[in-house]
Amino acid sequence: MDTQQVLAELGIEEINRGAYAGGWIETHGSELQSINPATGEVIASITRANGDDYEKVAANSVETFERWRMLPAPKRGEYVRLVGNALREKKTALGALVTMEMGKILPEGEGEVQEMIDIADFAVGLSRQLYGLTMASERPLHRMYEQWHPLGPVGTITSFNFPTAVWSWNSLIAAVCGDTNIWKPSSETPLTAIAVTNITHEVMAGTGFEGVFNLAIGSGSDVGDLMVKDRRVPLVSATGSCDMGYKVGTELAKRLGRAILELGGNNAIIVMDDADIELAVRAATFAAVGTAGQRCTSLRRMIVHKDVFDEVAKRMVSTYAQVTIGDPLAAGILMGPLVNETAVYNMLTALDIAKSEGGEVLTGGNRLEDLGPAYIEPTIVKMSKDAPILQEETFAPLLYLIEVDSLEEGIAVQNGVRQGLSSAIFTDSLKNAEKFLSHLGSDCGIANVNIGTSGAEIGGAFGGEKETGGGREAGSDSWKAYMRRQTTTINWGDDLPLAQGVEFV
Ligand code: UN1
Repeated sequence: MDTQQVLAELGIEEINRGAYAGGWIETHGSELQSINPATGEVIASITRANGDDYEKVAANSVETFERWRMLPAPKRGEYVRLVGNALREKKTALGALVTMEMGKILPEGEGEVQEMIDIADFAVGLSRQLYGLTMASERPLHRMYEQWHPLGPVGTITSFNFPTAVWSWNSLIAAVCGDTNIWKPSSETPLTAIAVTNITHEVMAGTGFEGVFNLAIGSGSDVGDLMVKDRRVPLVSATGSCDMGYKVGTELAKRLGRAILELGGNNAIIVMDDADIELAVRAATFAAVGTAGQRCTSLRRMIVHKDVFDEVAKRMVSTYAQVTIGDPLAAGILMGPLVNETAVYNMLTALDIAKSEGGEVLTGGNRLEDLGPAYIEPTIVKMSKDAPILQEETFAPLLYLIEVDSLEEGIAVQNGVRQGLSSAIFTDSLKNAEKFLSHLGSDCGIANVNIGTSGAEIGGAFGGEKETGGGREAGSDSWKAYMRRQTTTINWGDDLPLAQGVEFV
């Protein structure tokens, strides 16, 4: 499929409206260009939403919510099932657009759409399983139980690196929960957001529920700010940097709004002396180089037991030499460009700091200007465990290799950062694995054994601790964040016994 076919199939025009409020509305913000990082070419333009446009989107979300919540949850699930079917039909085109707009390789672009399909299926099943508990009341002839009610319009702020999947984690689950959605995508990936909204529009058109999936493309300082301060939006789910999370989290706290925050990672793998080294090296390479190191689950730190350090370092360097870099749409390529040139500068800056802190570059470190301005070699730097740069998450294919003496030291190094998203251990020892998974081990939201840090399935709850923000999205019981819990006690007797045995009139 060439660019024009992809754009035509997804309804992308040369200049696109940046807001959807139950239908595409005219927008009045500044112009935004979507640039293909692999070629530097403008793919298409968008007229951003301004504050007035946001207001229309929000008002529509509120109005649609009043009606959407009246549908029984399994009926809402039926609409999400149709969205899943439509995504299946558009998987090739949408996967290609993800690749064109942010630079991840095509199998990963398509994988991202598969992640949306998986979530749609999960949400459909969930639409019949929004269970509440029944408790034993301490009072005779009383029944106590909890039920889950729709919450309202949910604001979803997504990042460039998973421009569509993370939207689906939030809005497809929120939809079966009875909520409507306002999506503020990254300014790096507005076209994928428009394409997804065209897909949901086709499914919802003519049903009266077009306003379940809304969109407002605008800058953080207008649309983002308005949404975060908007009391009609009871929950904002935001994915991005810790800096962004501090702003969104504190603004929400000022109005006591709810937050789901999915922020920086700084993820680590511990490789023990009893590990299957081949497995560890392959997993680490995918985790550090996949998506050009731009997943929030990407591997940043490989913490290796001293007895296998030299062997792991040697094998990592030779595996990196096999990583093919180039056009992310081309077959056989494993790494494309970074999202933009700024990301390349950020990586080079971190690399300079790492070197100044005693880092030794084992492989990589150079820009690949012949391929384009956003290309850089995946890089491994040997660092000592106390280097301050290890505290920073650099959103790029920059991996630090760190030597430790023991499992305990490895765990301490791993946990010794401000973030806490994903972690893994490679070991064939049951004791080591169990210790790593225990409360004495990893302090992260995700802790794996003999699997890398990235590439989580949607069935589990996704999110992390500490400065990662504490939010959980996608599988397990993450749906509860999109609903409000009501605890009910019913007295079906003739007396009025009080709890805690209190006697009154
Ligand atoms: C993200 O980078 O924000 O676990 C999400 C993974 C993917 C999702 C990453 N399933 O790597």
